[in-house]
Amino acid sequence: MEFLLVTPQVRPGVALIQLNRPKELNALNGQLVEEIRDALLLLDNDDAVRVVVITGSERAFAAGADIRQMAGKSAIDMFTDSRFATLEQIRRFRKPLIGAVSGFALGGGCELAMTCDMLVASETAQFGQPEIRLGTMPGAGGTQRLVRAVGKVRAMEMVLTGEPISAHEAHRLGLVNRVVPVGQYLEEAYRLAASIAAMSPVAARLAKESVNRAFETHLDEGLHFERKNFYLTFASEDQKEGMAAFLEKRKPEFKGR
Ligand code: CO8
Repeated sequence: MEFLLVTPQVRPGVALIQLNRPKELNALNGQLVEEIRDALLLLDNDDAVRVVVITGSERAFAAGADIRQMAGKSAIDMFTDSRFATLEQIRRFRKPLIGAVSGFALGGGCELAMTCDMLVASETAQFGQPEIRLGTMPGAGGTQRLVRAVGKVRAMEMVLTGEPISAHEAHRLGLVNRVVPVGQYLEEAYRLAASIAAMSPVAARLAKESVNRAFETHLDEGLHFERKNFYLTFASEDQKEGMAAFLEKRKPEFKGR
């Protein structure tokens, strides 16, 4: 992979994907987005990997879609741009995905961060949808996910002014799980990932699916979906092991079966 570094086991059961296009602040060109999709597909099918952390550099998680690549495009070029379908495949990653964000998370970079299930931010992180300053608007979920994450009026302000918000404000608004000093954001993301990797991967996958469903459906259907997944965990060895371990006062050993 040209623009990605992938480390399968940064902690037991935890893989790391690092965007590596530093000169362009990890601007998301078509190839980089495809490489992220390909890496996630491999990791999704690797039983030794239970949780994935995705990060950029200290200076930039990702400064948006590649403006150089987009500038002269027509509406139909954008309509047929495969990046949107590729992002859709990224969204369908089945295991817990944790974003470790430092520096710029702007435009498509902010949208990629919001595709993650949880976010750990460094104090230097900033989140924004500056597309309006380029005469366009968010196109990869920004107007939808931001509203759900921070509420309508803050989302509206970010999208209409292009002004980014700081890591602390993002935390206050519920966009990120935690903010730590810049020297610690990766370590903190690994710690969070490792704690989830110790759980049953079957239960984690079903739980992730169910939480995501809350965004996509009304309450009645969401509750029904959750209940079905809850029943399904009782078909797993992990559920038997987890409950037996509790009753026997020992640590469970989850096998993902
Ligand atoms: N695309 C291409 N190149 C970029 C981008 C970008 N988004 N961001 C930064 N770069 C390049 C710069 O051109 C510069 O290259 P060079 O050294 O060759 O001139 C290099 O990265 C370093 O950038 P700066 O010199 O500008 O660094 P500063 O520290 O002065 O500023 C900023 C950093 C504030 C991040 C600034 O670079 C900036 O404003 N970047 C653009 C941010 C932006 O507008 N992002 C939104 C893009 S549009 C978008 O994301 C729409 C998404 C639609 C769907 C996406 C599908 C994947």
